[in-house]
Amino acid sequence: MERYYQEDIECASRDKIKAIQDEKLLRQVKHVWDNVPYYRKKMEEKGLTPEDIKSSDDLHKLPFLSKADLREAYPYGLLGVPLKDCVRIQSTSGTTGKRVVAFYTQDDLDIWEECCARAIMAAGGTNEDVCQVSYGYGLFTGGPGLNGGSHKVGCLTIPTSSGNTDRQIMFIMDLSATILCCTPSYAAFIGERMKELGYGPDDIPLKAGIFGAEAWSEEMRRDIEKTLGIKAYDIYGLTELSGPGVSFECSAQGGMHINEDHFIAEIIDPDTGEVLPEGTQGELVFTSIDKKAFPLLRYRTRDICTLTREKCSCGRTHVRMTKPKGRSDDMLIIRGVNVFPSQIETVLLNNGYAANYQIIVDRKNNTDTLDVQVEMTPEMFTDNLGEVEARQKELVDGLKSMLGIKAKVSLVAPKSITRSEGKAVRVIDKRKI
Ligand code: DLL
Repeated sequence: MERYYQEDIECASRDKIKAIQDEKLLRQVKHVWDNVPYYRKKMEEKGLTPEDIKSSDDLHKLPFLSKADLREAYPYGLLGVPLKDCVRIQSTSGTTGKRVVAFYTQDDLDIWEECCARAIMAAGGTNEDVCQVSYGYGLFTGGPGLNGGSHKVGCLTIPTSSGNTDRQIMFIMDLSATILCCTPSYAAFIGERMKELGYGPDDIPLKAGIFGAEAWSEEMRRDIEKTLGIKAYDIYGLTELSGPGVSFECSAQGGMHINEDHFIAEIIDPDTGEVLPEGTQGELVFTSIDKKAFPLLRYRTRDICTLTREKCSCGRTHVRMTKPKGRSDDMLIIRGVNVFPSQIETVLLNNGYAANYQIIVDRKNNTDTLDVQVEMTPEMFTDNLGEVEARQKELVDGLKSMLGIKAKVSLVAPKSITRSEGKAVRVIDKRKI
């Protein structure tokens, strides 16, 4: 049986959703015009006033915001309310430049937590469940977001945060956790450790996992589902828009429903900025129509995916996005060819490896090099050189047919690649260092 947190809105007719978006967008444009001089100036530069936006059909007229704007306006330049009305900040890790600092009013937090509650119920959660939140707590949005959602559903919440894997497993087993929330790479690590400790899928009380914050392949999903004996649901979001729960998967596992009563999604051509028709792959752009403290209009996420409004078997009517392949800024250009780490992951997992790998890109004699280091599983591990070489060749061929370019593959011993407790670091691009 499909469960909903807010059925009336999650399953509303398309007409009703459009009417909500129209009304909220007009209100939000006025709010930003009146309270965010940074964005008002951008509108003025385009010769726009709030009166030019009559419905969501006019959204495309508004200027974009990008990460560069967030940096320029840091820390208070995009704030939509007086600081005294804000009750929280969250922030990104800031690996690529200045941190993003996002602000929240109490209403903004409530809406965010409701979005996470929708995701938990879509994964089958009820107030009978025990939900272990193993995303990091603190400035990262994963822990606080799912924690709030879990409370709203009424689950018994175990706020372990990330790390200390044996303690994670102790709580799962001793308190019979039924839902696990963490990054997919950490879920794989927990699964690996549970296997080592002798727990099979039938011994583990978990029934569902809510995994996101990084790109992961379908193959990795199947691996985690098998090891932990669960159904694994994807969840997406970004700090700039609130955090996890901008979109989430339902029982159909066929794309993530975007909470369209709070966010309007568009797909654009990343080069020209032109809005693309439904079903076309491009860069995802979001307009938050409810957030008051940090109200971003037409924010360019850099995430590449497609949207579909085809009917979903779960009964939800909100538009679905495909798993992002990764950010356009994660995309590697190697000898002129576009390569996403997730494509490499697919080849590895299809050949029986686990998602323990690292991609090293360098430039030697003016030519890009691609070196993929992959851990052998304990079952494959051997010192028979011929066997190792044959396996390496198999992967080189698989990668060649997936990517169209030749990679060097090095098989390494089990456990030699560092495990991740949060977002995994898959790529080392020495060309940029
Ligand atoms: O990662 C929020 C989050 C926490 C989402 C927990 C899901 C679960 P940021 O640290 O700001 O926020 O990173 C946002 O991570 O633009 C995507 O590139 C990537 N991302 C997030 N979820 C997914 C996903 C959180 N399910 C950036 N699949 C986004 C692929 C994802 N990429």
